[in-house]
Amino acid sequence: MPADKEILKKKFKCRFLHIYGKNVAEGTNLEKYKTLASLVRDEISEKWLLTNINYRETNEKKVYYFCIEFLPGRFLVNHLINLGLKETAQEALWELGINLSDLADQEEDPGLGNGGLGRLAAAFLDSLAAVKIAGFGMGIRYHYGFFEQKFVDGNQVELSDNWLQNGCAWEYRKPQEAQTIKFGGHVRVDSVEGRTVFIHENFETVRAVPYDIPITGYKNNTVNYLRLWSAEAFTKDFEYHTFSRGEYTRAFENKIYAESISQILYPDDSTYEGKKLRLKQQYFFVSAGLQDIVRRFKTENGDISNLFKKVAVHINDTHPALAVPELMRILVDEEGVKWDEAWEITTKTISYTNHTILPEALEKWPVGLVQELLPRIYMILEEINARFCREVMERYPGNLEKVRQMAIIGDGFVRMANLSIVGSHSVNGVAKLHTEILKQRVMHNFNEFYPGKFNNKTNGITHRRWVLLANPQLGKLITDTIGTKWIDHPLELKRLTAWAKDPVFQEKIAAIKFNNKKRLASFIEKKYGIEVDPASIFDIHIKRIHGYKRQLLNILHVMHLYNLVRETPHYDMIPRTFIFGGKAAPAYYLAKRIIKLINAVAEKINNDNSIKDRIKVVFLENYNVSLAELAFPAADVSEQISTASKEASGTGNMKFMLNGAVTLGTLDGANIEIRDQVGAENFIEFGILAEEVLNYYQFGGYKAWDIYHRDPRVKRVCDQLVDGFMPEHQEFQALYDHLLHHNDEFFVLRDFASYADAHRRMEEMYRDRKKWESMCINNIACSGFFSCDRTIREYANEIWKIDPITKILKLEGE
Ligand code: F58
Repeated sequence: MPADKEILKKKFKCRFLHIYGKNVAEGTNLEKYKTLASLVRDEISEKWLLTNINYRETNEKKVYYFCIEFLPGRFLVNHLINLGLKETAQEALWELGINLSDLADQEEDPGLGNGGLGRLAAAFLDSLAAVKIAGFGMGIRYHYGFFEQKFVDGNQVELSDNWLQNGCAWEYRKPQEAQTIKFGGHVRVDSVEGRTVFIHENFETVRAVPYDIPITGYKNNTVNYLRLWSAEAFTKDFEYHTFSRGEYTRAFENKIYAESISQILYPDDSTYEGKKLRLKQQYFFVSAGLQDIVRRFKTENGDISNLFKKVAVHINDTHPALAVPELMRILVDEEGVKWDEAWEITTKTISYTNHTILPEALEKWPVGLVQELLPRIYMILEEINARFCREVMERYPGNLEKVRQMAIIGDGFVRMANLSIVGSHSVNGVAKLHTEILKQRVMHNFNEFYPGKFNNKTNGITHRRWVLLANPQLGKLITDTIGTKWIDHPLELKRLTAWAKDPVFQEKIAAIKFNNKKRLASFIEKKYGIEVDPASIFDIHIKRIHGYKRQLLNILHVMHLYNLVRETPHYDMIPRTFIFGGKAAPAYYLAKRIIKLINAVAEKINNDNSIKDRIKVVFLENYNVSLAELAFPAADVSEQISTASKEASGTGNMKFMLNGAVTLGTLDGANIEIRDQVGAENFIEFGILAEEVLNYYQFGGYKAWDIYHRDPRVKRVCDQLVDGFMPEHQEFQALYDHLLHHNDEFFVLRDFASYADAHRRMEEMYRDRKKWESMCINNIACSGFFSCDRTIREYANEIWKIDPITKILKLEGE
C-alpha cells in the first residue's frame, strides 16, 4: 500500500472497481473495508516474504507459542499503525468521503478466547514481532468464537458468534501444509528386526489445515504469523453413493464428524461427549502443530537430536500439555529416537506457563477417555508416569504419599499440570505473588523436586494497541511531550513523572479523559438509552464474571451507597457511574445470578428520580476487545478487587493504569507490582492479604454470619437481596445462600468494610483535582514496566534462549 495519499486514493478506487465492478460511491462500508484490507494485505505479504527470507538466512532459533485461545482484537487499524500508514490512509479515505473508523467497525472481532489468557497470547505475538523474534502462534481456527452475550430480562443469554460469516480478510489458507491427525483405534505391539514397534490400527483420521494470520511488528518490516488449524474430513465433501441411495444425512456424517472438532470454542464439557470433544481439540492442534514443526525443522536443519537448539515449544496453560507425549510419539515412533534421548529432547524443547491456582481449573482427564481416544498417547503417558514415579521413589524412599501426590496418572485421571511440569524445563507463574504461591503451596512438591525449574514472568500488555489505537489523543500528547521513543521503549514513559504536577499538562490529561468519557457515554446512550454524565466518576469493572473476581462485592457496595444517598438528607457524594462488563461461563450458575443482580440493581437505581442521577449503573453487553478499547481510556477508577491469592495476575489492571485510571484494588496478582511501580500513594488498596485467605482455606476460622450480625451495612444489603427490596428477589436467594449459608467462599463480606472505606478515600482524593490528576499521570508514567515487550524479552532470554534478529530488513527501493 503506497505511503503517498494520492496514489493510495487511486489504488483504492481501482481495487474497489476490480473487486466489485462498481464505483466506490455505490459501495457499502463492508465492501470498502474489504478493499482497504486487501491493499493492506498486499503490503503485509511483501514484508512477510522478506521476513521469511531473513529467518531462513539467519537460521535463528524459533519459538512456537501453543495456546487454545487467541483474542487478537480487530486487525485493520493495528496493521495500519504498525506499517506507519494510519495517517495517510485516514486522509486519503477522508478525501474520498470515507471515515476510517466506520470501515474499521466492519471487521468482526475474532472472539477466539474467554478472557485474559487468550488476550495475553495475542499480545505476546504482537510483542514477538515488535522485538523481532521469530515467534509464531499455534491455535485452533474455531468456526464459532466465544458466544455473543445478550441480556433478556437482565439474564445472560448466549448466542452463537459466527465471526467468519463475511470471511476473514487476513487469513492465508495453506492446504499444502495440512497434517493428518489420528483418533481412536488400537495399538498392536510388534517386533521388527529385534526392535519393539507400536502399530496404531483402525483409527479415524482428520485433516488439519492451517490458516495463517500475519502479525506485523511495529515499523520494523517484520511479519510473523498465527497459525490456526482447521479440521476437515478426508473424504471429498460427502459420500456420493450414500447420498444416491437416499440416505441424505448419513452421506454427510463423516464430514460433520471431522469438522466438529474445530467448530466451536469450548463446548459445554459437563457431559461425556463435551469432554471428549474438548480433549480432541487439544490433541488435534497440538499434534498438527508439532508434526508441522518437526517437518519444517528437518528440511531446514536435518538432525532431529538438535531440535531443542533451534525450536522452543511453549505451552500456555495445560490445554496444550499433550505436546509432551505427542512429541515423544513423533520422536520415538516416527523418528526412531531411543526413549531416553527423546525424553531429553522433549523436556529441553518444551516450557510451560501456569495461569491459575483455582483447583477446579487444574485440568484432569479421565483415564478411560484418553485411552479410548488416544491409545498410543496413553501408552506413552503411562511410561512417562512410571519412570517419573520411580524417580520420586528413589528421592523419597518409602514415601508413598509423595508419589501419590506427584504422579501424572492417579485416582483414575491424567493430571495435566503434573504432566506439564514433568515434561518441560521451565514452569512459570504470571506475577510475583502467583509464582510464590505456586512454589510455596500449590506446587511445592515439584518445586522441591526440581530446584530452579520454577520462575516468574510478570504478565504484560501491548501498550501500542491500548494507547495508539484505543486512545490516540493520549498517544499524541505523550509523543508531543517526550517524543516517540516510548513507542518501542515503553520505560521512557517514566519521563512523564516530571509533568505530574504541571497544571497545563494536568489540564490536557483531564481534557483527554473527559473526551473519552463522553465517547463512552454517547455509546451507552445510543445502545441502552441510559444517560450518564461524563462529569461523574467513571468506576469500571470489566473482566470475566467469576466469584473470585467479586463483581458481587462491587454491586453490594453500590446497593449500600444507594441506601446512603436515599436515606441521608443532603448526603454529599460526587456522582458515580458504575460500569460493568463481562461474560459468565454458560454453566456457571452463580456468575449468572450476579449478572442478573447487577442488571436488576441498574434498573432500580437508574429509574429512581429521587437520587437525582447521583448513581448510575451500566452493564455493557457482550464485552470483547473492541468494547475494551472504548472502556479503558474512559475510566477514572479501575476496579481490581479479586479475593487476594486468586487472580494469578490480571492484565486489565495494567490497561487501566496505562490509560491513567487509578486502581482501587486488593493486594493480589499484578496489582501488587502496580502498586510497587507507581507508589502506594497513587494506588488505593484494601482487603485482607493472600496469606490470611490461604490460612482460612487451610485452617478454617471464617464465619460470614458473624460479619452479617456485626456490620449493619452488610446485614442490610444481604437482606435486600431476598426481602422484596429488589423485584424478582427469589432470583437472588442463591447469592444470599452463597454468602451466608455456604460461608462466603470469596470473603466478600469480610472485605466489605475495608472496600467501603477505600471508596470513601477515593472520593476524598478525587475532590482534590490537582492531586487526582497527578495520580493519573504517575500511573501512566509508571506503566512502562507492564508492556509485554518487556515480558517477551524475559521469556526469550531466560526460558527460550532466543535472540532477536539484528539484521535490518529492507524492501527493495526503501
Ligand atoms: C487468566 N486466566 C487469569 N483463563 O485469570 C489472569 O489472572 C491472568 O492475568 C491471565 O490468565 C493471563 O495470565 C484466564 O483467562 C481462562 O480464560 C480460562 C481458559 C479455559 C477455560 C476457563 C477460563
